[in-house]
Amino acid sequence: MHRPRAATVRFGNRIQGMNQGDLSRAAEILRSAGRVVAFTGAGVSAESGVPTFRGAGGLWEGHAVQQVATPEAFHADPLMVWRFYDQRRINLTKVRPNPAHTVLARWQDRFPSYQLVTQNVDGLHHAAGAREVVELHGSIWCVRCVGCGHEREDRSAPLPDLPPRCSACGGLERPGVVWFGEYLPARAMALATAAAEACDVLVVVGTSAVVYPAAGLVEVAASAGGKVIEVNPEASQVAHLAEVELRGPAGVVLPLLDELVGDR
Ligand code: BV8
Ligand code: ZN
Repeated sequence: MHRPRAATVRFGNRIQGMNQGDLSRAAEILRSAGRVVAFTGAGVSAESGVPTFRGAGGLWEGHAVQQVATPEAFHADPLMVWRFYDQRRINLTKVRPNPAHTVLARWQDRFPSYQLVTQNVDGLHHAAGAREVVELHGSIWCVRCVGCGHEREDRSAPLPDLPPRCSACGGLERPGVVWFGEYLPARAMALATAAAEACDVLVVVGTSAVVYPAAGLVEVAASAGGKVIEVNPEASQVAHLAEVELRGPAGVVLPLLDELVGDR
């Protein structure tokens, strides 16, 4: 029998390396939850074909973080930085949300109170039908003028002109993402922190949880008494805070979990 190369081996609704008990416990915790937060990273988009940051072939390979994702790098060479982001936009036009995105969008109608918070700038949660997504690190589809601050959504890939210029003041435009050394959007951080403080359950999906202040949200939820469920083939930096660890790919684990949670 041909065994799929991917690490994930399924037998019916069982995943190799993940025990059924954990899945049932996670479902039980979610069934009795009123306020749920889902917190995601690059891993949730991995099965859509979007490279993660630190995985093999990860986004940063070949590009030191400091080279492309900092205001200093943009100041020094805006065209090089724009080529990096334009290529990511072009690649994203070739991918679709996967079942993990679909479940996390569906949960907005499954729980009395639900907040989807992401570090991803790829827009795939929205593409999967999520109505409200707190994008802590901005969106790659947003462009902002460094001169007058005018912001606009631009989905052209490739962009017609690199670097793009502001139609209002002619100033240089930059990707609408948060770079290292930059503060996160205050409203997004306030929304995410309030949701983490008030949640019964925080489901952390596909993040290594090394980038702050985003990763701090899991600590906020845990220290406020929220139960943490981690969905990730590998242990993240916050795995020690998890009540239940589901070690498998989100695109396989979340549909199984959703099935078990069932119609509440
Ligand atoms: C700031 C947008 C104030 C751009 C990004 C405290 C301690 C240490 C350092 C700091 C600290 N506070 C601040 C810092 C500095 C810095 C930081 O955290 N550095 C890290 C590297 C140590 N933080 C900042 O600079 C932040 N700003 O603090 O401002 C300030 C101001 C002035 C001076 C000082 C401070 C801003 C950070 C935001 C940067 N922008 N993205 C872009 O995308 O281009 S961060 C970017 O990297 C992502 O958004 C994400 O946050 C991070 C990558 O992490 P992940 O998404 O988790 O991806 P990764 O590849 O690491 O992991 C993937 C995971 O998925 C793995 O665990 C893997 O096992 C799993 N996986 C794989 N396949 C699957 C899967 N899981 C499920 N299913 C699968 N199929
Ligand atoms: Zn402008």
